[in-house]
Amino acid sequence: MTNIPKSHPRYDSLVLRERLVAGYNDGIVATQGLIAHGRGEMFYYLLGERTTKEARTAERAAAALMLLAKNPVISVNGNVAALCPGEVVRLAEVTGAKIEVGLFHRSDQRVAKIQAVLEDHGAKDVLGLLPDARIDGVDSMRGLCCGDGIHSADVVLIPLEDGDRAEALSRMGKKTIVVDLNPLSRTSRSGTVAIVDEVTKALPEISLFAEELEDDASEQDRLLTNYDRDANLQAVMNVMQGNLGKLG
Ligand code: PTJ
Repeated sequence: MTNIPKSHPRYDSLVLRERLVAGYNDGIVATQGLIAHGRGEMFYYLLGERTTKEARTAERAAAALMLLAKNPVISVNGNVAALCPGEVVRLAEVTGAKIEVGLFHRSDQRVAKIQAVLEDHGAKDVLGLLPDARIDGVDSMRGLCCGDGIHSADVVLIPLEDGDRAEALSRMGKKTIVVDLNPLSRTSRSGTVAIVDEVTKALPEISLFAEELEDDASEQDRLLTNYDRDANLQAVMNVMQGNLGKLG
């Protein structure tokens, strides 16, 4: 890895890039994942590279939704495995969620490598290597899933997607939590809860809120009742617009 000096003004961002490149060299990240990350960086820059209060609102709602779920599942792709495997495992522990690897550019070899990375970080019973079900209406490889996992889940967390699976999962009656730095994406507009935040920041925030809300069912209900996805996304757009105005 390139040695990034801590004094560099964009240290955090460059460290994430290094993780992605290392994940790519290890066969975890798809080539296309590098492009997807660059797209995310651009939106993060417009947000001021910080977690906004709008993101925190969505993260609290996401924590409530996962705690209220009977069978929550966290779906993991190559980028997420390279960027924050430990955070995935912690969130699964805190919320009682299963973990399933679901890839767009799927190969069994890459699924096995991602499973191994998650296991190195303490995950047990990672699903995805032997899919035995399909998500209706998703013709890509990402439509493959496990009957014990995503197919029977009531809530699915899908970080860094394109929108087809989020829409298909909601047609199957499931609730979805999406993490996507692009507030305009089809994914953001089709998630039950849409979090516009960098994934390495979003997952620990959800875990913290889940710990805080664990024993408070009425607060979980209240958060979900009050959460308004479209108003939240509009507020995020306003933040971006404001930052663009400052640059001009
Ligand atoms: O590992 P695979 O084979 O499943 O492939 C994964 C990728 C990411 C290549 C695949 O899902 C893909 O092509 O995704 P898209 O359509 O490029 O969408 C990714 C979305 O995630 C974009 O809207 C990005 O803005 C956003 N994004 C990228 N990096 C981050 C992010 N959002 C949050 N945190 C990030 N670090």
